[in-house]
Amino acid sequence: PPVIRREDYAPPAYWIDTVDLSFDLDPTKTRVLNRMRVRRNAEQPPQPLRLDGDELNLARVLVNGQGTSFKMDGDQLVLDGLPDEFDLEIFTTCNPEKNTKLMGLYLSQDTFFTQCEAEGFRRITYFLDRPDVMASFSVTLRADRKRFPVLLSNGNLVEQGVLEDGRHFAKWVDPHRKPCYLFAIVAGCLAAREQRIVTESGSEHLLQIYVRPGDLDKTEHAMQSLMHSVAWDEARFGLKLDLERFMVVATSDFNMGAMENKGLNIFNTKYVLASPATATDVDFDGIESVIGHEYFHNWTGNRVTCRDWFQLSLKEGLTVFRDQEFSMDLARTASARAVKRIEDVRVLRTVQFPEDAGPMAHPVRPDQYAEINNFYTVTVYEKGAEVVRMYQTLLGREGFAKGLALYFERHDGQAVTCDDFAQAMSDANPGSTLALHLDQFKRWYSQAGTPRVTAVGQYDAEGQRYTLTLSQTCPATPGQAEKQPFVIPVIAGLVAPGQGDLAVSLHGGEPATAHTLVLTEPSQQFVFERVTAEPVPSLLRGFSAPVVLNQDLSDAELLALLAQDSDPFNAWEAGQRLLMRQLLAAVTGAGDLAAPLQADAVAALRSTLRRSDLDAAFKALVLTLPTESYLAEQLADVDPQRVHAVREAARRQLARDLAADWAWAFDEHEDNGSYRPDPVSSGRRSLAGLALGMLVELARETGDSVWPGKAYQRTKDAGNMTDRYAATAALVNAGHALAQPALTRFHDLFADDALVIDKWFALQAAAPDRGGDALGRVEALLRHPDFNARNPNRARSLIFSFTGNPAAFHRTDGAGYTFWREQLLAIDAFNPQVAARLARALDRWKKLAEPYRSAAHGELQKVAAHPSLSKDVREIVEKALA
Ligand code: BAL
Ligand code: ZN
Repeated sequence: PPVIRREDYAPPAYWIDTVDLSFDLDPTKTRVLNRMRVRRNAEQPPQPLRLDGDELNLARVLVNGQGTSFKMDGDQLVLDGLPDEFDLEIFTTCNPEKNTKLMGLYLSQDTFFTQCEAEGFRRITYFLDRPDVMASFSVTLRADRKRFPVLLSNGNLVEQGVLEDGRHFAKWVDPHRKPCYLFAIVAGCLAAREQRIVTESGSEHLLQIYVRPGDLDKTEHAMQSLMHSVAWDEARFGLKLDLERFMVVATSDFNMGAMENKGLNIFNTKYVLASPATATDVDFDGIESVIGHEYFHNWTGNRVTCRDWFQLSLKEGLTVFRDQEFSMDLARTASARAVKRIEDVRVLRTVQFPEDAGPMAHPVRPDQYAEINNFYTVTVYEKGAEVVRMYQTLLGREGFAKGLALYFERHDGQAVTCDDFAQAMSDANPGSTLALHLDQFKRWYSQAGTPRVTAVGQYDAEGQRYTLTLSQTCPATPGQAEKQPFVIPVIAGLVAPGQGDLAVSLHGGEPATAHTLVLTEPSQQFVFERVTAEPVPSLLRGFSAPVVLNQDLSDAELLALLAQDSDPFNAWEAGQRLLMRQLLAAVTGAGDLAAPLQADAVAALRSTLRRSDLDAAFKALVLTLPTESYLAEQLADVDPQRVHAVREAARRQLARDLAADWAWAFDEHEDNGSYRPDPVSSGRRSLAGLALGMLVELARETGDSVWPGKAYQRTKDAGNMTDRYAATAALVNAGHALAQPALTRFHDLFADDALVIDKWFALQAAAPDRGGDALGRVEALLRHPDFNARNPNRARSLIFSFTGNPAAFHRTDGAGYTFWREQLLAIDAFNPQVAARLARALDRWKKLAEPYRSAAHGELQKVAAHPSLSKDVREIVEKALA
């Protein structure tokens, strides 16, 4: 497929100042009349106007009211010989019912929805479909009144009324100029939860959450999250809601999580609907952060948008950072903040680090793409958020807020670049470390790959001095053989076993228990003084930079940090390092698998579990073993079955060695009170769920029937979905005979709730493979009457859960890969965007040992040879094979 390059960016040859759209909505033939005021961009050489289109039926083109000649060049409509300013009228039709790509205008459960980011608007009408063309939109919607009683678009409702033939209309005007990717309409039978609010600064607004009428009782948490978001953005950054009305609409057919259309956010139901009976704590948290994320885009994305799609992280990295901070601020306690940080870092390491080391590695600001939808990645989003976090680490919260204020002062209403953001941060903080190293800091946007930082320390007892040498390298990535040094903030403390954090001075400065070391050279020395005891360095506290830290700590040193580090992130990290070391030794060694973990590690986990000063949520994270995919990333030659066997053996060992402690943990944290999704009670449920899973696992060995019986009872009488799901998962994961009746009951109870049935599929597809039974189970579920691959949530719940289950997917006979190819090609025929996500499952095939590698390679080649592949999937598989 043709490649689009960042360096080829040129401003548009024309501007579109106003757009007046009129829709006659009909499921099979929607008529779209698009009237634009167009102006030549005098700063560009004269050239024809080229408008983007995709799967449109063109009926009429008028320039200043007159018919005109035009050409088609591929999908583009080309008009030549135009005046400097003119009215352009285009009349097209499209077929929403046949729109299975879910981009542009489509139908979901008899309701019209749109999705325009990145390039969906061209599937609605011909346009300059690029984010630097910002226009004022007015929209008139006409539709059957009974079938489509609610008619929504961006901005304010200015007129509505009844038409002949049972139809009605609504006219919306958006007071803010916007790029077309933020355009949206919704039409259908929906009900709204409404809330009027008065903000801190005294302005009044109407908040609405639209869902199918039967789902209204599941919208309270989303509304609460929206109200918290409005208040937080005003309190933390002074950013106010700029609309009279702010709407959120949920649909069950959606490629992404949600979309920040101006004033009319469209959401996947997964991130709106929740009740204690149907949603887990993880779902409640997901809703809070995605509602926050889309709301925060109103400033970071909508008021200031991207000049071109290479700048995607300008809005996404920044907005992920903002939603992470929002969740942390709402969490309130330091421990709950740390839990959120650990969860975010876990995602980064298990998903983004592999991406950055694989064939799809790309900089936070990519240099080229064939299909932009393939670049809505964890690198652009999550690594982008880490880059934004480093500004805050280097500048402090106040300095960061000043930078953001300057960014809006300069760029409100504009389409800008990552360079503009960096410049505002730097200019608002003259003399700062960031300002001194700005060009070098910006390598985070241009160089792909995860940097490695190596730390070596030396203690001079006599001089009470500790010298720390930090050095950095970064592996080659596709198209980038050599890397220049990054600016890496390393928050460091020195912990003396038995004494805790030492107050030490750095290079003769004021003593403190934590210092921010800024590594800019390939190698640098940092000298701490007044170091009264031999310390264990606690580096990269709070995960202060998205790097791999190589540090040669002994088991005893790691145990000391786990027990005593004042930074909870690093305490958790020390435990994970210790476990990882022992698991990897078992994977690469030939030893007996009965007990991969050493006694001192198990004892440390026990004392963490029993500590009274730690939150349950934190304990659950410490006692959770590193994932199989994270373990695999540490190996050069991966046998996924071996990794799985070792991790399962370690789980069994923990189940066995801590049996009494798990029983204590379950009894102690079982919560029978009424459900609240707050961090403290959700942490208790998380630990109780982990304990129950261990106890049911142990029962497989001992033949005990008490804990499986308790779990089964809980699948029947749990007061909330978190507990019910954990109990069901405990039985399913252990392959217990009670799993089947529990699953049947679960399905019967929630047969009408699509999001819960998604869980039912996901749970079975993600269960451990026992003797190769997982694939057959998934194939049977594919034929279940509730399965429908055209619904992205359902496809993800079954097929993606399977490919994310390493030991089930990576079979020695290669049958998991064949299944992957068949599903991939089937989905690609109707929804390339979802298919391209599935295509990523074999990104890391070159790391696999034989026979997996050859089998995976063979299937990738078959996909690549398929004659009618979408450009989405083609870009992914060609990179994988390169
Ligand atoms: N802009 C696409 C969805 C999101 O990141 O909010
Ligand atoms: Zn976003």
